Amino acid sequence: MYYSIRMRAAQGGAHEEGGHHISGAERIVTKDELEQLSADLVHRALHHSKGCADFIRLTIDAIDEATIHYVPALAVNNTQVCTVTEAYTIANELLTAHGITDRALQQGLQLLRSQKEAMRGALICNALTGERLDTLGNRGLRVSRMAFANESEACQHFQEQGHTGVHFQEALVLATKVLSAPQVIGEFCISDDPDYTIGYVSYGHTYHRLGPLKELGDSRGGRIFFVHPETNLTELQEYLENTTVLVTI
Ligand code: PML
Ligand code: MG
Repeated sequence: MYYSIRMRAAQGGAHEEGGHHISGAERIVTKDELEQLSADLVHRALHHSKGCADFIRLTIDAIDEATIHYVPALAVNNTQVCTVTEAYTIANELLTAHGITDRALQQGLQLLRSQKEAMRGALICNALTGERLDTLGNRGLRVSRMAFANESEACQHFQEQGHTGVHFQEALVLATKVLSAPQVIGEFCISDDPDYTIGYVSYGHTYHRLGPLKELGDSRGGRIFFVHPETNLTELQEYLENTTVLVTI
């Protein structure tokens, strides 16, 4: 039996009451792992670089194994440069070579930067025009119900390629699920953690780590999913939020 466990934490009250987002994470685990992981996620909410949460919501529910989709992990690439400007130039080259227009990228980034409060979820933008397609406001679309099929094996595999850390591991799982949706062409992600300057772009079958995408101490981040202009948003949202995906290596 598998369980989905999700944590979201905020400061100044619950997210829906205007609290400031501190942290969110999730896993899919067996019954034996559930207690320890619950404690780990609470610890994370209480000891985060963005502050100590005063609202923590843990949600746990069992998953029907017959409904699980298995998706192979994206291939990982890595480019670290000296300046934020250089990293943006590379992000632009990669995404525009893979079906996202420069106009869409600029518009998406402009939308992301103009949000008053860090978004918990992602902006959905038209890959040709950059127009925002979702109507989810500051919440954005929150991808959920995903994990590595075998976490220790996957972490070992990527560690051997030089890729470590919980930011990387969680982001690779999320990006793999996102790109497995046929409507999605690519993604741009900047971490919202002030002490984490590496982000990524993903496209095709690749997760491309890039840094620095911002200066240290900056907690403005977020995600943009670039989609086909004809995307059925209800279907996309249903898949990304509710279908369980286990990522294999
Ligand atoms: C986040 O903070 O949620 C995004 C993390 C991006 C990780 C990038 C990487 O290290 O590969
Ligand atoms: Mg974060």
